[in-house]
Amino acid sequence: MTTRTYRVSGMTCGHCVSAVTREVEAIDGVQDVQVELSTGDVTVTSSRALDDRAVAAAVDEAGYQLAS
Ligand SMILES: [Cu+2]
Repeated sequence: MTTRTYRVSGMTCGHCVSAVTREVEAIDGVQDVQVELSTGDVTVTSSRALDDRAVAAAVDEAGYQLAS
């Protein structure tokens, strides 16, 4: 298991949290997604290391962006 925390900008409410959670959960190998709305931290637990580009694409699909 691998856990990594990403910072996502632009989330403002529970709807944003569920949109990001849903998209990131759909990435192959992802086991768990925890979003902290106040900070934008998205902690992803996966069975193997994720391609950061896949995470960025999922966040983008949800309508938000990874903070650089
Ligand atoms: Cu929202």
